[in-house]
Amino acid sequence: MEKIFGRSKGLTDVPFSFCPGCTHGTIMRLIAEVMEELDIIEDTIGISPVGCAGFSQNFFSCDFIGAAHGRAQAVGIGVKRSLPDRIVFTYQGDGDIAAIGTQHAIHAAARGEKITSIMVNNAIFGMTGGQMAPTTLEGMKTTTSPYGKDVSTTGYPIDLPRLIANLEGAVYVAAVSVDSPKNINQAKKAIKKAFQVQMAGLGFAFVSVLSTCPTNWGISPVDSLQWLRENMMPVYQMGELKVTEEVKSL
Ligand SMILES: Cc1ncc(C[n+]2csc(CCOP(=O)(O)OP(=O)(O)O)c2C)c(N)n1
Ligand code: SF4
Repeated sequence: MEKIFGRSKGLTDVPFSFCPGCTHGTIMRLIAEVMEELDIIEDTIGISPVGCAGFSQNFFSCDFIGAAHGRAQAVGIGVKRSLPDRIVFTYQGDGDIAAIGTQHAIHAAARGEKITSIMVNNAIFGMTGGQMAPTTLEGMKTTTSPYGKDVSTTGYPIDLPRLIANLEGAVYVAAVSVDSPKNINQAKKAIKKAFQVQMAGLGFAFVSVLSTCPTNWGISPVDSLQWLRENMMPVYQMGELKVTEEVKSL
């Protein structure tokens, strides 16, 4: 019988340890498939952060380096500059890249560092128990905003892809979601493009992926997908936010 679907070679044999319904696993599978399709598994070095996103180092079959909280891009840039022939990507939660690591994201984009960064935005700090993050939506209840996020004291949600798209050195910026099969396919295309940009030696490539955290949102996996669609997608600008001319010609 013809085998039409299997575990990507970009993943290890280790079962995902995420909570039921967490879409971290979906996003990692997409990255693994992209690496396999582009035949770059052996050439790729991933950089993992701290947080649930940090478990990525257990699940990808390419080389991996674990960085301190927020510093995945700093480490990735160092690796890429010393080993320019390798493909370097960071896999970071929103708490990691849009809070403690914001400066690295901004400056990596401004300098046009030739790495690929994937942000997994679940609107909270996942691993530590669902605290409010800079990506938390207005009025959203979290463990540190039990009455709902008050933007007058804690700030509006930071739409990092929009911010980064304004910086010269960022050549490809996309915001995608994995809430439905159609959007999962679009997310994969964006992730693939972000790796192709680096293979072509162009500038900084950034993909933000909206993701669920049923455990800390306190709702079921299915309701989480619906909640993401109804609450996150209207707030965060979606789609390809920046595609430079040279990227279009890839
Ligand atoms: C320097 C430092 N500060 C704080 C922490 C605690 N910490 C661990 S994971 C985490 C948040 C992770 O949230 P996010 O990046 O959104 O990833 P997720 O768990 O949702 O995938 C924090 C604050 C730490 N490990 N190191
Ligand atoms: S705590 Fe949230 S982000 Fe972490 S594995 Fe569970 S559902 Fe996923």
